[in-house]
Parts: sequence; C-alpha cells; structure tokens
Amino acid sequence: MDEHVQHQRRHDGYVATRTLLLGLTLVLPLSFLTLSFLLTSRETIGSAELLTNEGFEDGTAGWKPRPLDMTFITVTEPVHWGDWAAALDRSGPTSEIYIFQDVSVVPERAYTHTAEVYKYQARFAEACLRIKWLYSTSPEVEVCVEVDYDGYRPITIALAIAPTDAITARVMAVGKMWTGEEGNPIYFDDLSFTSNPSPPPTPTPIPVYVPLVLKNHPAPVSILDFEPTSTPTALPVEPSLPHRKSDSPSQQRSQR
Ligand SMILES: [Ca+2]
Repeated sequence: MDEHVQHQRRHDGYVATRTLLLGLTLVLPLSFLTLSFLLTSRETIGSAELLTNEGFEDGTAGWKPRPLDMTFITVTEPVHWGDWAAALDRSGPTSEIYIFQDVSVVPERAYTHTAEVYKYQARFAEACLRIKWLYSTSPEVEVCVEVDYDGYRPITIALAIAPTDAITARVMAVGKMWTGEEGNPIYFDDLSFTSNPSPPPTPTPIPVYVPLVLKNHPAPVSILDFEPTSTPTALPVEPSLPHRKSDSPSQQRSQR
C-alpha cells in the first residue's frame, strides 16, 4: 500500500479518535448533570409545603372559613408551635364548620395532609382533616378524631392519590359540632399539605445515558491507533500428532 495513503489513514484515525474522546468528555458530564437535575427537582417537589401560613403565625391570612358566620380567630393559648394557633367556633345551630385553602394538584400524585388538633370539649363530636377534589367526581378523603384529649395531637391523611380528573384540592380543617353553645373552640396548628415523592421511577435514564456510550465506543478507538499486522503469527503445530501413530523415542531406541 502506498505510504502516503497509509499515513493519511493513520491521520484520519487519529482525528476520529480525538473527536470521539472530546465527545465523550462533553456528553458524559452533561448526562450526569441532567440526571442530577431531575433527581433534585423530584426531591424539591416532594418536600414542598403547598399551604400558606400553615402555622397561623400570620393570623388568618390565606385561610377561608365556612360558614361565613362562624368564629375564626387566632389565639396565643393553646399553641402547638410558634406564637399562634387557630380557634374555630360557632354559636347557634349545630353544624359542620371548617377553614380551607384551595391548592393546585397533579393527577395521580400522592398527597399527605397533616395537622395538630386540640379537641378537649365534648361540644365538638369530631375534629377532622379533609381533602375535597374540586371539579372531580371522586369522593373526598377524611380522617377524624372523636375522643377528647387535653393537649395537641397529630392527625394525618397519608398518601391520598389525586384522581385523574382533579386539578385542585380543597384542603380543610373541620369541626363537627354536638351543641350550638359557643365558648369552647376547637384548635388547629401546624397544618400541612405536601406532595409525596412519586414511586421509584423506571430506571430508563440511567442505563440509557452511561452504559451504552461506554460499551459501544472504546473498541473503535483502540483499533484506529494500530497498524494491521502484515505477517500473522503462525499457529502452533499440534505436538502430539506425530507421536500417536509411532513409538516413543525410547521404544524406538530399544527396537534397534
Ligand atoms: Ca402556630
């Protein structure tokens, strides 16, 4: 082969190798950065508090009471955390009273609603948390405590899955009254509504980004740098074949 052609091919191989290595040094870090960004975003979504003024440290801001004639104030005693908690009450006809915030949700994502509740007077039959999926035909989700207790205690709706037709959740803290005599409120503090991390995702991004690149490209890199050998190494001759059909040297000597 012409020496100039061989030289040109070696040069082309060298350029291809450098281009490939440069590509790998760029692609691999970008892949890891992309994966890290996705994981970070997922964690951020999973831990974010979706309520505002969830501990009532800013008064009643962000919360709406129903019915409108109920009593909804903030108090300094009893409080679970901070300086303020919410007190819910109503005089007159017995009814269900509640405060709420409307929060955007993602269909089929899991949500957890928690609070600390103080229900000590038998005036209220139940203290409840409730998630109502607005614009959806799916039933609401509710968890209640009935027994009175002199102090705050946690109450939780865990991993409620937003229906496929839900885009908004009405996040509620509810008191169900026995009697209409006002003066013994029900208290809430530290409400929370969070989106839980999605189930472990399909591991598609991990094997697609890394192993395919590493597995497919190193072979061409090494081949391009080597000249083909002009004289292949001779295969060894099988040493046992000549002796199978004849006697050993010692036997031959003894026969002479
Ligand atoms: Ca508080």
